[in-house]
Amino acid sequence: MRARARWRRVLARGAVLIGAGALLLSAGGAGAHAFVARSEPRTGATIVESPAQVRIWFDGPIERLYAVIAVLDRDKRRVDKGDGRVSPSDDRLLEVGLPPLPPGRYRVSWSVVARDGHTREGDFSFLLK
Ligand SMILES: [Cu+2]
Repeated sequence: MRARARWRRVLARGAVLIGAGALLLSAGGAGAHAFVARSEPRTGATIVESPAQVRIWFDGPIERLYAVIAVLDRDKRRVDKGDGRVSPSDDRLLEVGLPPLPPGRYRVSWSVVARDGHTREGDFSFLLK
């Protein structure tokens, strides 16, 4: 009887330790954040044709509800179509439509929340000649 009680205590302690270990692993685990894998147009690109959209691919899934993307002109006026969203067919792709744009420098601002709950934001520009 006594031995069984001791076992139960040992098992309970083990479960706590395993739980703590799992927490540490998930908190420090790599690959849960969302980093930009690539974009179109690329960061700093000079392009000659007005792109139909801006697309940013992340290295992991991003939350649909919290993804934001905006394209601004030099005067910080918003030029995108306001339809920014995570692609319905690819939860790593953030995209927004653009109308035909006049030549100029444009800045893309984005903010996303990764599956681990971490917010990441960034911006880049491209030049349309
Ligand atoms: Cu993270």
